[in-house]
Amino acid sequence: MTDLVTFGESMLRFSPPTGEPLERTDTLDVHAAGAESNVAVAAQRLGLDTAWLSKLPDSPLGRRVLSELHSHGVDTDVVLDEGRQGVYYIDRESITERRNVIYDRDDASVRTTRVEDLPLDRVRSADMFYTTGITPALSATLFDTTSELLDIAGDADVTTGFDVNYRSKLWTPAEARDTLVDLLPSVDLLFVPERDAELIFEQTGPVEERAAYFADEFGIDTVVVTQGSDGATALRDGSAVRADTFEVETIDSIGSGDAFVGGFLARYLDGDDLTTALRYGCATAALKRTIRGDLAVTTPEEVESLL
Ligand code: KDG
Repeated sequence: MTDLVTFGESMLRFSPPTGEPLERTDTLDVHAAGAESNVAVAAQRLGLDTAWLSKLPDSPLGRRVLSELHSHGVDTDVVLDEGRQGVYYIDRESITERRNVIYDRDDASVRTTRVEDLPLDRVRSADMFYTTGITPALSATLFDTTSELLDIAGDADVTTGFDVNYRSKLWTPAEARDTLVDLLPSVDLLFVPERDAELIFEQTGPVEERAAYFADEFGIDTVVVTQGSDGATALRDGSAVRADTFEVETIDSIGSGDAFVGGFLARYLDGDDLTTALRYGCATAALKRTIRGDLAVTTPEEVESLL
């Protein structure tokens, strides 16, 4: 049985390796990158049995994504189809602090994925089904598919995990809100960046109040608010716990939110308490910031050593 099944788009990320600006670099590093596959890689490397579901083009680019995910042990159940491989570029000043990424992901194969294309038994038999707010932002079809998958998981008593993961290049805060209010009632474990709680849901109070808003408004069991350099806070049954971030020298911060989720889930799905899971997530996110690319290519020993 798979512990964690994730669903979403994986792109190829191109970034200058040497600190040169995109405009002048002669070489670009290539990495697989996508919130849900990033989470699967982090969790798999930290001990979970994971699978990533998606659609990719039947092309060298699509196969490049697959082979990179396989190299970290993630099982993939992917339809190879027509359409494009989404890609994105990061300029040098955006690598240490996400500011401005350039997406080239229109018409990516994944955008036409319907539940009929997917191995639903894998969703029904997992411990957790996980996706993020990026997926329903990509197409109307993917909104329907995300919604149906959350319901299919819920009907099979599979815990559902979801990260709001607002991306301003994909939609406006109002569009995100209108869509997410339909999905959040089907979520059991929510990750929400503090800034997204403010931008999309106008929650500006103390972090415990922001978490309580999601728990009360949408009936979510466990809410984890990620707070950047201030760590993270989790709320369940009205009581909150928090953990601090770890100081590291950041060379690439993109994907650290997904690394946090992967690290958190590695402990949470193993039955550990929320504080342990939060600390593990914060340590995994810190290690990610020392690694180039969006993936947290780390080990349990490295996380333990940082803890
Ligand atoms: O969380 C990191 C992601 O932003 C990155 O891997 C690409 O999924 C991605 C997106 O849509 O921005």
